[in-house]
Amino acid sequence: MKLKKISLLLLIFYFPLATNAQSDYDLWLQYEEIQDAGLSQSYLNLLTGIKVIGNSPTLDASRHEISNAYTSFFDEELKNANSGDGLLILANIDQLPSDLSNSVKSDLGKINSEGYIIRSLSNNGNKITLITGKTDVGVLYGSFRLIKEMQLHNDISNLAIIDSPKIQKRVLNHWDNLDRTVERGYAGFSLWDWHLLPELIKPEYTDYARANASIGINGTVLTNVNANSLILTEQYIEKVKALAEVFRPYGIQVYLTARFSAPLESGDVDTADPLNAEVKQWWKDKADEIYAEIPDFGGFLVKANSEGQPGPNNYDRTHVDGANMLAEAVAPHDGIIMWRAFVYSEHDPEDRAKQAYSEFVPFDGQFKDNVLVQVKNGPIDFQPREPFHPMFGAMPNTPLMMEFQITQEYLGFASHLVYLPKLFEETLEEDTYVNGENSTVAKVIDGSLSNKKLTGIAGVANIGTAKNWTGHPFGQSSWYGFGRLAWDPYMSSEEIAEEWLKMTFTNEDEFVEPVTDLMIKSREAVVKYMTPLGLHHIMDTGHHYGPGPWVSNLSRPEWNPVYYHKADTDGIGFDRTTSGSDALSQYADPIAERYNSPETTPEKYLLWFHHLPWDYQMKNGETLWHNLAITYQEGVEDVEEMVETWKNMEEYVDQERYEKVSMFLQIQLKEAKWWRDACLTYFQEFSNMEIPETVPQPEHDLKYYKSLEFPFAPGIRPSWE
Ligand code: GCV
Repeated sequence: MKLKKISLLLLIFYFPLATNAQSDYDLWLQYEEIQDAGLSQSYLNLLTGIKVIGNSPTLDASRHEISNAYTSFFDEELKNANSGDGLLILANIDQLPSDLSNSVKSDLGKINSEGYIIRSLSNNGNKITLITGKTDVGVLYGSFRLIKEMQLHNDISNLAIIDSPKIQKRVLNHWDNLDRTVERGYAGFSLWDWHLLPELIKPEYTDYARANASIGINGTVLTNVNANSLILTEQYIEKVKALAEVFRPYGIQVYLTARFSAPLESGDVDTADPLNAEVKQWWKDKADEIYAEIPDFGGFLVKANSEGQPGPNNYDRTHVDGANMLAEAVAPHDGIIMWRAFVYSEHDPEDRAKQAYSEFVPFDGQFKDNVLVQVKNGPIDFQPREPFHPMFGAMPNTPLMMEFQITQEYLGFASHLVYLPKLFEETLEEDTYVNGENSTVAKVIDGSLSNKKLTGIAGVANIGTAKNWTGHPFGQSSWYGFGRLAWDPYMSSEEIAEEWLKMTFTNEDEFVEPVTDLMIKSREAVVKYMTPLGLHHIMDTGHHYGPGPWVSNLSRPEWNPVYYHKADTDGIGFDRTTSGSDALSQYADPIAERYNSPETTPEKYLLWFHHLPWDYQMKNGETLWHNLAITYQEGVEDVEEMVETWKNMEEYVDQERYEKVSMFLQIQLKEAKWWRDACLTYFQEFSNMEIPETVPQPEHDLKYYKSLEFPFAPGIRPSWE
């Protein structure tokens, strides 16, 4: 390893940009030469030639990926062959000769249309490896799996792998605008170069598709949910078509966001009322027009009557009216509508955490079969920690699609190392009790709880034109982990971290073990230094960068942090119990009951559900104020530990990534201290209690923290249309 590093340094010296940029760009698809001669030879003996039966761009992509990986692993070419020991066969089950298809027949019932089987078989006296599935995309997924087995240095001599995705629509949501800015994007501009499409097809488009296919993501919404209707014009459909053609071989469907007022804006119709016959016809024609160009178009994602976006309520119609009208337009083409439940209104005095539930739950069972209602993981907005959204336990007759945020809008942007699959896992494991005990959110989402025909999960992408796609090298792990959990929502986030580290950096235990631990702890660290004990939405306004618990001057009450923490001299926290907003009644009984008392509420959710006095006695016997302060401090110390852990990793990582992560960790440490100091200084005004001795005194006064301004913080949208 050391030798490798010296030679790498030489390369960096002579070819500074190319070498470094390349490794980071390759994400987890780093097909590094396998150094262990014994292991390498065993793989070479087992894979001597490749035979692809059938003909399709997807099978070509499979062959191409395996061949490339092979050349990189072994510095040898994988030759085409027809028979012999060590043959690797890739084929859709329909194309397999009967002796081979018979040998996997009994496993076929165990996979769905995107699943795959990888088997080591004896065929005419030869040992061969077979990758098959019911579709070519299944074969592609199987090909990536075989490559991964080798990246992880696993034994491939006796393979009997049967795997299928548990969720059908595994989709990235890009909040990308047509001018290439990305709302809440911290990794450069949008990948989609709309101006130069359809003519200029960038290699990044293919690499984006490869990366997504390797983790089973099968859909991408190209445009921002704060939508621009221009994307639905002929001029843009041609550009979308060009992207769809690049993604198709990789099993990725393209979706667009539909601005609800598009018919009106087109000038063809003078309303966007979903019950108006001309409007219905407009959408049907639009769908036909899109499908004529993009036959496998996925459908529309819609943000309606939320944060200024138009919707059916503008015409006194309901979300059901709006969603079903669009659903009818795409149904003849097998399209779907992903209708977002992220709605709240400044005119509604009800607790914001309750509003989406109040608005949607009465419609349970009324949406058409091809509608998925897309619900954020928590009832507010992608905070570092939220309890699961109560809608997941309240709409058994509606397919609910999970929406996670991979981009770190509220978690330190792209400069904080926060491994998000840990957060995703926490939500997926929560019990909704909708059908009694063990009715986890994962079971709601994968449809197994109430036998859903349509299932889906979305992640708001953290991808941009940054050379390494995500800005922070570890941002790639949240993209990767989202894909893995979308495939199997029961996976452990720790297992995912380990495989990502091995594929992205190195298999050495001395690296993988401590850094897995660092990643796993990173999520709790950010909760502690930003929003401990159930606090939420106390970031600065607009750009959402840094602390702003004092903000109280925004026109919409529920945009102000003071609305959420409600700190006063009596105490802190949002009372959502029966004596408060009663948001708890939206949860099933064991939760509603248990969380109604602070004593039986998990401390991680304490101030989410309760307003408590500053001297409230916590489980450790200390006051609430004391614990708040020491938890902020613990968050800072956790980042200090991350810095120390990373310092020992230099010999395992290329110089560019090592240094970049080191520098980002310093930013994270500085900002963790900023959060601690600014929040404690502000809350102390109300608690009037001393900051415990073990916590450093803030460096500045409140006036200083309040005075900080960041007019050019990235990711903000200049104005909401
Ligand atoms: C795309 C939050 C974000 C907005 C985002 C919105 C949403 O309010 O700050 O940028 O808009 O969520 O999810 O629609």
